[in-house]
Amino acid sequence: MSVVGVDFGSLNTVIAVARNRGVDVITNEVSNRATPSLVGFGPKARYLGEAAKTQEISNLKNTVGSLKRLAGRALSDPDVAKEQKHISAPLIDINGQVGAEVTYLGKKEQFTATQLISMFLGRVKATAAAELKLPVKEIVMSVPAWFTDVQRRSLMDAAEIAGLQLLRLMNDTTAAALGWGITKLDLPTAEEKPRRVAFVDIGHSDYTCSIVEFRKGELTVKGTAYDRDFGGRDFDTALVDHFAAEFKEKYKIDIKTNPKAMVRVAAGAEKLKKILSANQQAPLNIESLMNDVDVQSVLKREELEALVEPLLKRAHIPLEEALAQAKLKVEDIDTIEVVGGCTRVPALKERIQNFFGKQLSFTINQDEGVARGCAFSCAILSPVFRVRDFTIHDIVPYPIEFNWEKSEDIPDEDTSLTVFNKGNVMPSTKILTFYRKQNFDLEARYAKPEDLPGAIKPWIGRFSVKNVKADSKDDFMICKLKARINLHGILNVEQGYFVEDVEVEEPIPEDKDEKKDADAMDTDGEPKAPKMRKVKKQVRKGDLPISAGTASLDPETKATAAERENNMFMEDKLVADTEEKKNELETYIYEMRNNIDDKYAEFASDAEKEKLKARLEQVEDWLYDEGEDTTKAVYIAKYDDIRSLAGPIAQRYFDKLEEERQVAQAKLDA
Ligand code: ATP
Ligand code: K
Ligand code: MG
Repeated sequence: MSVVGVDFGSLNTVIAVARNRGVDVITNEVSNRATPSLVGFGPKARYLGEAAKTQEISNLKNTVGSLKRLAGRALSDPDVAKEQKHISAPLIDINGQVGAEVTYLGKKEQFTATQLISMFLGRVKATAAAELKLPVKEIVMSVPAWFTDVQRRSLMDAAEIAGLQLLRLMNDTTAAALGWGITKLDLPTAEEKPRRVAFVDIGHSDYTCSIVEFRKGELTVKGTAYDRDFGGRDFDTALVDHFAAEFKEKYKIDIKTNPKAMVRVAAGAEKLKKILSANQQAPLNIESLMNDVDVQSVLKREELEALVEPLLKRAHIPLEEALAQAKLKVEDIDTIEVVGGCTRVPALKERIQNFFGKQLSFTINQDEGVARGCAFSCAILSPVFRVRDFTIHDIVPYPIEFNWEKSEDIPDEDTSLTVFNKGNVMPSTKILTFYRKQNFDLEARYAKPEDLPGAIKPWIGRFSVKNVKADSKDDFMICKLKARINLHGILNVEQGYFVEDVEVEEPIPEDKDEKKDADAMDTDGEPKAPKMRKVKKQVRKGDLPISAGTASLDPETKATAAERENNMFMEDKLVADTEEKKNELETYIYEMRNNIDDKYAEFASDAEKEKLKARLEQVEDWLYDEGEDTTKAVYIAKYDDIRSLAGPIAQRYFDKLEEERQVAQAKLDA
């Protein structure tokens, strides 16, 4: 069983795997430790991850990024309009879900956000499998703490479509906290004061702070707050706006009218921003940006800071809110750990440090801590992997209420109850009790729609309870429903059953003191018969089936999407294999051409040489002509054709080598 942790970032995705020796971040097919969270579409195949990045500038209309920010959203959501500014492909509506329209295999195609994410996760799966040399199925993936039920369900569906089983969706900062705590051997015991750590993650798109208490073998999140629109890309946007204005003035070009120029300036701005984290000044030079104009500029760190002052000014807010939720003060915090690429910005580090009045700690790898935490979580959840257990108590981000129709028989019954409050422990289960004589429905929704991101709807799900009826005395059935916010932060009504009040006899519990008493025993050492009492108890009498309607895809839609994803995956693989066979053929031609006049020269007759050279030339010409684009089988056939001529010659050469080796060996042995 594979043990894989995935930090699915809005810009970069980092994959960590657990092996017997510990957790390692792995590299992808071009040896990078982070993969662009990007999918692209081409005339022959999809471009996933690195390939999408390589193609991006020449394929803007068919490239989609910010994938996770689209999960569970509708096109009409104002947050999606914000994302469109960072996504070059056109976003569209597909049955109420946002998606993208792209040209793929020469045709216009539409894919939902969930499908786009599943494509990317398929790439992640392949990268991990290549490294582990094992099929990958189980993963733990990170998610922003502020994600709602519908967003989390979209990620779950996407993983399933990609053939992955998500063992846990884990909040980013909680994953960082797990990675930090699980290796610490000096955590306080249950009786001691907990160690209190603030985890601050500022990435490309969002900013989260969690206040976490650690004790031996467990962590408890006490407060989590966020700014959903605060990250590196907001720095980049400020820079792009600045340069757009400068270039308009200086070069009379308007990059805002030219998507390609915009993307190139954004890439240049990001680079410049990174240089400014370590230097006081940085250049921006782009050749032939648009209208054949080369642009040149420089920026000072203080100028950048002035540009992003509106962001810096609110940098303390998530910290303040997280502390307030935890009911703690800055002096209560023992350590401040920062992760996420954007926390490299000196001005941000300074603001965070000033807020806490304490040096920041950087013991977690800023880019890899979240992925490592996810891999540890996967190891804990994996039955085959032995790892120290670590209990994680996370926190409910938004209050959830249940609503139901009033029962005719109970006129003064409430019709709504907030079952999970903001700040409650997550995962957690609550039992709801209903007195009913007929089937009934419950609806779950977020109790404070105004707290939700963008225009996400408060509705979570509808649960219909079946097989409910009055008993023989026309009394109510006592229905018990198990409502659970699970490991993923997703709400379900997982189980229903009914109980009856039954009078039972049970032993009266004795005091501890009494137990120690010698005369609790008869003289012959037999325990005395315990004193009994009659009590009313609810005894479970049977199950109540529940049918649920939630934002998850129905099984049929999911199966269709999975089949389609699998077909596209196989097509991509065929295209890649074909390319590989073509390259092999090309390489073979060059090798043979060199060898035939060199090391193979004395092993071939002139006639053989002539024939082979003629064939090599013929196949090479063909490769540049109709052989430019053909099938894998044809490339293999051409390869075999050349080998039928070159093979015997090579064999004579190797036979000679072997003969020489044996002679040399015989001399040594003598
Ligand atoms: P998110 O968590 O918001 O979804 P992410 O996890 O993909 O995004 P990270 O990889 O944590 O994001 O951070 C990427 C951001 O950090 C980018 O905006 C990048 O430009 C920025 N960044 C990386 N290195 C530096 C640096 N040295 N100075 C300033 N910014 C940097
Ligand atoms: K990341
Ligand atoms: Mg991140």
